[in-house]
Amino acid sequence: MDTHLKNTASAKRLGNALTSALPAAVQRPSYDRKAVSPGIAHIGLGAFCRAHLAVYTDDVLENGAKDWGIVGIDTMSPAIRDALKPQDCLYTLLARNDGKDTLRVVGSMLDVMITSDQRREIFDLLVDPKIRIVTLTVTEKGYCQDAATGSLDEKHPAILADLANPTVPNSIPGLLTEAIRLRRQAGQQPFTVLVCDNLAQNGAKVRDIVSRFATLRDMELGQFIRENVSFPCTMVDRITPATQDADRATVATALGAEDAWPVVTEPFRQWVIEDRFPLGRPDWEKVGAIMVDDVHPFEMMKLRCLNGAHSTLAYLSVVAGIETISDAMADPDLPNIIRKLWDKDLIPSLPIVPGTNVEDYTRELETRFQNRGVRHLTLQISSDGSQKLPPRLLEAARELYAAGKTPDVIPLTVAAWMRFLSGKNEQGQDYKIADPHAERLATIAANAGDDPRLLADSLFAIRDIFGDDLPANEHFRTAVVGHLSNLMTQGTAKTLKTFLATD
Ligand code: CS2
Repeated sequence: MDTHLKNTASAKRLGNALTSALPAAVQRPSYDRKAVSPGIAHIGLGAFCRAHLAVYTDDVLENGAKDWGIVGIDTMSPAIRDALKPQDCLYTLLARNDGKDTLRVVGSMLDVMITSDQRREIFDLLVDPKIRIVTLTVTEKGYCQDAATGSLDEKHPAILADLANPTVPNSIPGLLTEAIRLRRQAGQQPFTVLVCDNLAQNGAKVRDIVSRFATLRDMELGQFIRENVSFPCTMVDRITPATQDADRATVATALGAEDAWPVVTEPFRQWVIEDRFPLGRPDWEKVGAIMVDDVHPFEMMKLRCLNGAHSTLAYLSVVAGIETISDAMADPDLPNIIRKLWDKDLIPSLPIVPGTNVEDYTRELETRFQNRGVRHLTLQISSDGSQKLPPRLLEAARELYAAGKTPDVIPLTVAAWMRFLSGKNEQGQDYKIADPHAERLATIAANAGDDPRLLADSLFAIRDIFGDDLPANEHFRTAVVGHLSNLMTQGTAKTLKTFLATD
């Protein structure tokens, strides 16, 4: 049964047969989907990829390409397959901008497969020479990395399981390694691996992770991957919250038909890609993507300024009981906190970003964050802090110290994350902490009670978040403990006011 459909069973359902009957304002594929063959296998079917790379690719298909359709693969649950297959893998993208909505039915996803019961079919697909690119959006934790160093976490349970049973992998490094091995065995050139997650140097990092996993499995295979598989780096950007039931209802009304899993997003989108695709690629640059030799400056700007500000707003807001990013931007102090974060800590940490004024970029971020049409929950962004803080903010703090400067707001964000781990906001309401280390973090928070120093010390001891250097840095440690103590005793509002008043 399809649990995502809330309205009557007799309602019309989105699908190929219905596209011509959709209201005129709804954009839909004008190309013949049946004439399109797959060229991309995409792993990780959260909302983001369906608002981003699938849309760029839909635009390429609109321009006449025929061999760059996408087959989606999900490793988590059959829910997305159950939602999309009955509607011919079509879905609606609702782009919202403070009351101005545009709707588009996206046609680039041709099929959806799930690893739990279609492993064989998935490997057949990945070996097929038609598939020339494997794209990924599996979130930071999906790569089984040690977050502080970005290298493979060799003790990760999923990695140990896949090393013990490498032909039936469940982890992303295990899956990619086995697919590349099978492809090589079949005499096919390796596909390009395009990582579309928010990691610093995402392609290079995932190449190191996958080739390390492969080396542990078979030295020669590891070397083959390192030398022969292209992992271009990318910067991806589009704010895309998880779909809510209210969004399904809005879309159903606008379409006059049910869509079990639409995606809501902002109008803005950006994609910067290193142009290293040995087996070719769609003409993404003709539909707005920027192809470059070096993504690094763009990626640092986005990861730090957008995602770092998001995390800062998220931890402070969850603790303060503020539900969405646009509500946080209406707070008297939070916008000034991220302005200070950008001006004092992040902009000075960035290299020159070609063709971009970073100051203007942060002004645009303020407008994007204020968009009330996109209900981006602060609790959603607060997830996986152990994975997100290192690339978004801790790396910048390290660089500032190395340059003889001191971070100003980053220690406050870290303190807010530590306070957040209590699982209770300032109104006394409980919330859930989603993190691969959730259990360990909750135990530490419970044991530390209301002792800020003990809490900070116990969390600083987690090396795969903080490394060895930051906990040993007296300035960093003292600043974090000071903010944490204020947050715990005075609350967020007073802490922020005092912090902003002292310059
Ligand atoms: C957010 C990102 O959830 C989060 O951690 O910071 O998903 C953010 O919305 C995207 O990276 C925007 O491109």
